[in-house]
Formats: sequence, C-alpha cells, structure tokens
Amino acid sequence: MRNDAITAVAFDAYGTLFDVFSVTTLCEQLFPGTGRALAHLWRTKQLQYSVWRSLMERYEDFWRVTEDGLVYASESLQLDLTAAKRAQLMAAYLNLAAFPDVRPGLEALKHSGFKLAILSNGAPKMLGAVTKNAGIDTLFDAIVSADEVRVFKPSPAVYRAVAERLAVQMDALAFVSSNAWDVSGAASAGLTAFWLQRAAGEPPEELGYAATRVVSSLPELAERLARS
Ligand code: LAC
Repeated sequence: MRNDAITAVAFDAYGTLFDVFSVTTLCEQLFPGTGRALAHLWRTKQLQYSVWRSLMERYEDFWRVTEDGLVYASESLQLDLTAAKRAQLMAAYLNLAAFPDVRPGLEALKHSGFKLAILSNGAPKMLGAVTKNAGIDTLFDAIVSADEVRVFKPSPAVYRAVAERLAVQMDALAFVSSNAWDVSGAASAGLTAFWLQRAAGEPPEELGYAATRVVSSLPELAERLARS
C-alpha cells in the first residue's frame, strides 16, 4: 500500500479516541448491578437513534440523541432515572477518558507533519468539552461535527465535510475509526479508511468497503503512515 498521497488524518471520536464505556463506573454507582448493561444499551440506542433519525430526515443533534438513548435504556432496564441522575450521566459524556494510546499516537502523527482532525457525529459542544477535558484539544487542526450537515455518519455528506474543512482532496485524507460501520462508510465515500480494531477478534461489518488497513493502536498507525 502506498500512502504517500495522504496529508491529513481524521479521527472518529466515540470509541476511537474516547472510551464510551468509561461511563460504566458511574452507571454502576448509580444503579448497582446494572451499570454494564446500562452503559451498553445506552451506546446501542444512541447509535440506533442517529441512524433512524438520518433515515427519517428528522435530525436532532447528538446530545439529544445521546440523552434519548439514555432515557430509553433506563426505561428498558426499569431503572429510576431521576433528573439528577440523568444530568450526572450526561455530564459524564463530556468527561470520557481518552484511550492511553491516543496522545502518543496523535503526537507522533503531528510530528510527521500530518494535519489532524476529528470527524464525529458528536455535537460541537460535546466535542469541544470532551477534547478539552481529556487535554488533547490543542492537537487538532479542525474539529468537524456532523451537525454542520445535519445528517449523521455513515452518510457520505459527513465524510466530505472534513475534506472541505481541511481543504484537502478526498484522496489525500485518511480516516480512522474503531467502529467498523464507520470504516465502511468512509471507504464507501472514497476515503482511505483505517480500522483501529480496539476489540481483538471483532469481525468487520458485512457492508462491503473494507478497511485499507487494520491497526491495533494509534502509534502503530503513525508508524505505518510515516514509513510510506
Ligand atoms: C462518532 C461516534 C458515532 O461519530 O462514534 O464519534
């Protein structure tokens, strides 16, 4: 594989840079014995609502979609989600932990001269807060939200938005995600797509448009891109 045309790298946020399951501890504190189930159903519903709203052409931003997912998941698990608990859990979404490989990987890429961006379904205020709270906000040249085009990934319109913002051609842009559906979406839209396989053994989605390359950490990605 030749990567010498790549000048910019865009990253998915949730699950890729930030551990969405870092909310599990708080979920477990608030709902002992059900924390893991709540965290998982919450994420599943958040993603489903983003897809369903895109298909319905009834866009609401990812903060709303995330909160709706939390409400549904709590009701489904028969948990008493008081206003205070709801606010606490939503606030936790602004304080998700960055995975340990994120900072060294981003710094290595930046050192090699790549432009760096986030391309996420997250609403701008969510992305601003989570990157700042994790201390990685200054590493990015751009933070691009699906909110700009009012439809969610994997719509091709979202992937095109980051190329426009960074002023690079689609073939000069690499996209990195741990979400296999997001990798297919980016590849389908014409980007060089890297799958950061955070869960070893996870199969790719049956959507076609495979990853150009699978990596297991961001420093590994940085090394591959710098070597080419
Ligand atoms: C993101 C979610 C969907 O776009 O992972 O960051």
